[in-house]
Amino acid sequence: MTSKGGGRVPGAARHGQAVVNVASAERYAIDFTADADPGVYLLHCHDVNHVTNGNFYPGGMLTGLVYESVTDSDVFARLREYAGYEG
Ligand SMILES: [Cu+2]
Repeated sequence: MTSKGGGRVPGAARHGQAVVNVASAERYAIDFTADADPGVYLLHCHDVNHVTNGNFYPGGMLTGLVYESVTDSDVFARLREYAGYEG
């Protein structure tokens, strides 16, 4: 992470990690290199109740990192439909 609570994390204190625990009212900034296989990658809370809206998945604290090269794929179209996007 590069910042925590608005304060910059010094370079020497940064380290690679796959999961960042974020408590209520906390905020973090992260940097990452998007060099994986092109696709759709979800960024989400690991508390199941937090990735729903009114008990319906997906929702809440869930977002996606989408490589531009897959935005015209069938998989991405189905994902958008599943998530309730139109058009
Ligand atoms: Cu959560």
